[in-house]
Amino acid sequence: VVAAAAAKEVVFRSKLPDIEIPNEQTLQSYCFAKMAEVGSRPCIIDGMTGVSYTYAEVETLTRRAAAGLRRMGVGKGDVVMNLLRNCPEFAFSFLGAARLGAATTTANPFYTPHEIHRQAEAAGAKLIVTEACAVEKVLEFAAERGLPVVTVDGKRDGCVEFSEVIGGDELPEAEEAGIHPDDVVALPYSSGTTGLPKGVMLTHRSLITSVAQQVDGANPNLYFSKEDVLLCLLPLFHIYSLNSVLLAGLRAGSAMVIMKKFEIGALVELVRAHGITVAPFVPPIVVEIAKSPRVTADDLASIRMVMSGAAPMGKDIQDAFMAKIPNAVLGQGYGMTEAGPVLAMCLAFAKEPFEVKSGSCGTVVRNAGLKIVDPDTGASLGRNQPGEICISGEQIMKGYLNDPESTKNTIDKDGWLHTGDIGFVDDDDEIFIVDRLKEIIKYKGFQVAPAELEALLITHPEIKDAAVVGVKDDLCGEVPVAFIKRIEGSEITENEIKQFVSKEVVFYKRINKVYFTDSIPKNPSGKILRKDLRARLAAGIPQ
Ligand code: 4UW
Repeated sequence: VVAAAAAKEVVFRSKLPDIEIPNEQTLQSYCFAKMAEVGSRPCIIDGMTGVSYTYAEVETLTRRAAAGLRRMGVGKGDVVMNLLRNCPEFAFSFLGAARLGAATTTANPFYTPHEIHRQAEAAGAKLIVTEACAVEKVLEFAAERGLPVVTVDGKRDGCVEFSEVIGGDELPEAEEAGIHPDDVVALPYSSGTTGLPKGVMLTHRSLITSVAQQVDGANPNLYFSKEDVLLCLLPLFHIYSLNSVLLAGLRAGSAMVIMKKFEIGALVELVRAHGITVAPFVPPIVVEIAKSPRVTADDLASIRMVMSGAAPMGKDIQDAFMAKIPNAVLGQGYGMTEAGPVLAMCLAFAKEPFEVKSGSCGTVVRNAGLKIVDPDTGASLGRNQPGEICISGEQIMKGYLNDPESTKNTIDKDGWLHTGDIGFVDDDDEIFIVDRLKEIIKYKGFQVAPAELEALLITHPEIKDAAVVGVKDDLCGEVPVAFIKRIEGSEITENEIKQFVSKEVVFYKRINKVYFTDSIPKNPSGKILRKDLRARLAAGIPQ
C-alpha cells in the first residue's frame, strides 16, 4: 500500500530549471558577494532624511555593528532583538549580528510590553535594539535581566546610542570564522498552523536558498537588477520584507529606499524623488492605491513591478489596480515564515517573463518541490484539485525554537512542510489559494493567533471559556471576533471585554466583536471546533 501511495505522489516544480545555490557560506558573504561590482552604488537610502549609504558603506557599517555588538557581550549562538520600524540601523544590526554567528529575533515596536517581554524571554534575547516609541516598554524588563538596550534615534538614560555601537573599529573578516550554514541567523515569531507564536529558526542556508530561488540564475524568477530602486515600506520585522526586499535587494545590488510609515502622499513623493522601480506591497495597500483619487498613473510612472503577498488578493482588486497603473507588472508571491519564507512567486516577474493569470499567487520557486495533499486521507493530489499545500527544499525552517513537538507536526518525516493553506495547481503550474485549514487570522497581512487571544481572554475572572475566529473584512482582509462564555451571574459587557484585550495586545489583534454564548463547541480532546463557530456566524446565529 505504501509503495502504491508513493508511486502516485505528484510533485510540482518550477518552470525554471534548478540552479546551483551557493548555500555553504554565510548569509552576509552571499549578500555582499558582488561588492567589487556594486561597492560605489547606492544601497540603502533613508526615505525620512534622504541620507544614502553605498554598498561599501553598508558593508563597513555591518562590520562595525558586529564589533560594537561584541563589545556589548553578543557572541555566537546569542540572540539580538530588533524592535524597530524600518530604518537603516535595522539592516546594520541584523547583518552585524549575523557576522558574530548570532541571530536576530524581530518584533513589532508597537507591541505591548506583555507581547515584547514574552518574545524576548522565549527567544533568550541578550540585547535589544529599539527606538523612542518602544524604549519605555523594555527598560524595566531589560534592567531586571541585565540586558543592554540600544536606541537608534537619540540618547536615552540607561541606553546606548546606536552611533556608539557603530563608532569603533570593524570586526575583522577572519573573526567571522566558525559560522556553520545551519546556524540560525533570523528568529521571527509565527504561530504557524496552530497555537501560540513560536520562534522560527531560519538558518544561513535557508535564507541563502530562499533568496537564490528568487533572484539568482540566468533567468531569475524575481528579476531585480543593479538599476532597480526597491521601496522598503513593508515592515522589516516581518519575513516578507526582510527576505524579499532587504536580502534579495542586497544580493541583486539594487538600491532600497526605506520608508518608516505608510502614508499615500509620502509614498508618491518617495516614488518621484527616487525613481522607485519595484514596489512590494500587501493587498490593503494595493486596494488603497487603486481607489485613491490622489494617486495617478503619472505619479507611479517609474514603477515597473508591483508585488503583493502575505494575504489573499482577488482578481477584482488586481484588475482594478492594473487599470490604474497599466505600465507595471502586478503579481503575487506566496510566503509563510516557516517556509523560509517564499513558496511561490509570480513568473511574470522573471527576467524573461511568462504569461500569468490574475488571482494566482505564483508558481513554486525553483530548487523546491510542492505537493497538494488531501487533508483527510493524506493522498497526493493532481492538478486542479484543492488540498493542503506542502513544500520541500533547503529553504524551509530548521524548526521551531525549543519546540520539537510543534516542529514534528509541521515538517513531516519526509521533509514536507505542511502550510495549513488550501489551494490547487492549475494546468499552467500556477497556484491558487482558496481557503485556510489553519486557525491563523491575517489582519492586513499581520498574523493574529486565536490561541493567544483565547489564552488572554480566559485569564479574565468573569470569563469561563472563549474562542476566537476571523471574519472577512473589506478593509483589513480579516478581523478577530470572540465567542465568550461568561461565568454564572456575570454581566460583563462586550465593551469591557474589548477594552480588557486592547490593553494587552497590539492594535491589530483587538477583538472586533463579541458574541456571548452558552457553549464553545469542542472535540473530545478539547480542541475548539472553529469550523462550527464559522458556520454559526455564516448562518447568522452566533449565539
Ligand atoms: N495569498 C494568500 C498570498 C499569501 C497568503 C501569504 O506571516 P506569514 O507567516 O508569512 C507571510 C509571508 C509572505 C511573503 C513572504 C515573501 C514574499 O516574497 C511574499 O510575496 C511577495 C510574501 O505572509 O503568513 C503566512 C500565511 O499568509 C498567507 C497564507 O495563509 C500563509 O500560510 N499568505 N501569502 N499571496 N494568502
